Amino acid sequence: MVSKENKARVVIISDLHLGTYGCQAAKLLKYLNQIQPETLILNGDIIDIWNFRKSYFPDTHMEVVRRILKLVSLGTNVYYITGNHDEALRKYAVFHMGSFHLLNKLILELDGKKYWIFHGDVFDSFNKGWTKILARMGGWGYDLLIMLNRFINVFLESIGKEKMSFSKRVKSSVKRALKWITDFEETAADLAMEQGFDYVVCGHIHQPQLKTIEKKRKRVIYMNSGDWVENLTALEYKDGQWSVHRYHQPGEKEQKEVQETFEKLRSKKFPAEWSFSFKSKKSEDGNEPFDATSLLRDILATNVKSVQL
Ligand SMILES: [Mn+2]
Repeated sequence: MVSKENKARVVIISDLHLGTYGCQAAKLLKYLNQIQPETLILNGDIIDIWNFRKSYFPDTHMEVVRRILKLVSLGTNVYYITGNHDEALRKYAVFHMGSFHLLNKLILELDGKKYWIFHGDVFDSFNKGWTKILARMGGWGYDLLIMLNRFINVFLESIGKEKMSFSKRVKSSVKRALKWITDFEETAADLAMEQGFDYVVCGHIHQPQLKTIEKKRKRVIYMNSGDWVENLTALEYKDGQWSVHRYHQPGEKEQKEVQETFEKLRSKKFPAEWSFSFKSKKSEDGNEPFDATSLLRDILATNVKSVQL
């Protein structure tokens, strides 16, 4: 059953948000069925425990979990790194079982390069300055950030306020959200540079990215695996190269074609050949043939303004 069309050696995905309506599990499953990497890194917000409702965990979501477990059984090293939406798991990290590992962060060496991989929600509660000061406090800086972040959230909840969350910031204003993204990327890159990492890999902000950040003659490659709610992206390592893999989304041309057809249908300018091909000959039992064009007309009579593939 396993097809290995995609030969990526390492795959990093994050922000699946399984157990929420937003998760595009069917597409994710299709992608996961095409890969069998040596290493699969799940960089946080995998099962959305924060928004977990027992009543919503459809089969496709369960299939995703099954497929991941299948990969474990096939020998793929699976690293589950906790995020804020699955921080309930943080107290169980570090946990190893065969080739499955549950962690809060991962330091990895790949082809002689040093990688620092973590979800990134620890940057939520602090501004850039504080994050850097805290993270600089030795090797345990990151763990300290996780602890403080959790503490702040517990405190906020206890006084009846909502947890700090990136999505709330995004909703507040586009300008602030953009600044937040830049700050996020820079903070991650700065910290990674200081600690001598070649790569820093995050998730959390749902912004797929692969770029080199240079400062004061130091450089680091910042990567973000995006999400499976909107962007449907993964980071793939193949033949010594990283790339952002995007689940096939209809291109501009396809989208335009669909839109044009749609407009034609709306204006009821049906191409002649359509009514011909849609209208079958009068059926043998004497009933009227099925008329697809009139069905389409009925559908379009409802107030739809545009279509999205
Ligand atoms: Mn997150």
